[in-house]
Amino acid sequence: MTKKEAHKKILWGAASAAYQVEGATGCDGKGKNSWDDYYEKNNLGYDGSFAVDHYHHVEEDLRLFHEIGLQSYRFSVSWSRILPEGTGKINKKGLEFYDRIVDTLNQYGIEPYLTIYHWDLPLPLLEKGGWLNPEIIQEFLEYCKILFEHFRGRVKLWATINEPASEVIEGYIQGTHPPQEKNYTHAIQVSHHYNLASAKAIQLFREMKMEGKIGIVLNPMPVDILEDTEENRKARDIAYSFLSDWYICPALTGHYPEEMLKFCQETYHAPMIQEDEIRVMEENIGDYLGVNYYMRRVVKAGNFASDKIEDMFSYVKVPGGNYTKWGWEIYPEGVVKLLERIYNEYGKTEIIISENGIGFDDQMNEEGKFEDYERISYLKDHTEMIEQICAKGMDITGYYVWSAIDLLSWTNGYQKRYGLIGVDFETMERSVKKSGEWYREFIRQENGK
Ligand code: GCO
Repeated sequence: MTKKEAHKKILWGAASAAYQVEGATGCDGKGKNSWDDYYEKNNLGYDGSFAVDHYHHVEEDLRLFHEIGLQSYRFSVSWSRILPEGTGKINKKGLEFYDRIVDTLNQYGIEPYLTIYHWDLPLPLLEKGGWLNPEIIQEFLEYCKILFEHFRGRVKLWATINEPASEVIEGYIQGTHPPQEKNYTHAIQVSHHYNLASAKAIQLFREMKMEGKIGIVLNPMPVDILEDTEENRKARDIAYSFLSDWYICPALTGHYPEEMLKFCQETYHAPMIQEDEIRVMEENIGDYLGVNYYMRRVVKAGNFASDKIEDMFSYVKVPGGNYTKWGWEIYPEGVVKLLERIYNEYGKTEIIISENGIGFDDQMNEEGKFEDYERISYLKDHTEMIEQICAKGMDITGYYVWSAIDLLSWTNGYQKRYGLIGVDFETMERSVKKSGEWYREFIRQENGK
């Protein structure tokens, strides 16, 4: 296959997540979830009750996605819209909302890519222990089964769980996402429940003979050091294992990386793994691996004697490095390094770049237009890397810009914009940004249309 042909196999799309776009939190029978609760408890000055009101602008938004030429749209379903109590009674109105999305996308010829779980957990489930309570796995499967049955044949691209690492680290170690804990034992146990739940969802997908592909979406990061010393190398290896390989390894083999597993079990007595769970994970590897790529990490040695993994390394700012206002390094080469490492360690595997994009505070000009040239240059540089990856023979089948439309950043509110489509947060008016126009042209060229 030539480089061009390999590149053509890619579906060029864009992504979002239910809670970050939909709003309409109390509408049409939707139940409360973990994030509603989080914003009620933490007075951040924003919450998800409006987001960008996609719930009430869905036709317009999908039309705009068509207008900018997306070949695929990745979105997530809100569990508490479908099952307001988390389990049990189905809310038909919730399913109808996603019917509109799926059917309209199919009419436009835009491939729907459905993420089952993107962080918003029904509150009744959180109240009984959330992802720490092993019962969550059965509850998650009940929810998956409803979606599989309902969207059979209409949705062919599925993601089980989005970025478990973010939820584990921010939710259970740093305390910045719900349920705001700082507890390594819980964190590591929760990471196992996520991995197991994903594997069991994949198993169910296959048992139900669903048409299409399913996999987990991770946010692995390559990790570098500036000064090559033994201590720094050790810190780098710990950081990579903790941030990235702890999730990649089970997704691709069903096992945990050995050293990290040993350390966690000795230090945190977690994860507790029941007999048979590893076999289920081994037997249910996804059809592809979803990779959300935003940045690399650069670290130096920390305190190796600490019992907290995050103390063993510390983050370093690269002199002369290119950073966003939120301190995220712009480093396109990182995606090549990361995927090469995954290929070297685990062999050939199908990859979907399920998110890639840049958050910054782009401003509307006087005509209400977003001239986001920085985003265009970010996307140019990263899609160029995707070309390089394909040329190296790696199997990339999708690339999704984060995000399709401006949305609510979980902990940066409305300050940080990501969209190809801009939203005036006062009026909720939409407009295609310069980057949206650029992407349309890029996709057209890629496909020789
Ligand atoms: C933010 C985050 C998100 C994530 C996404 C992960 O600012 O809220 O960057 O937008 O990228 O939810 O899947």
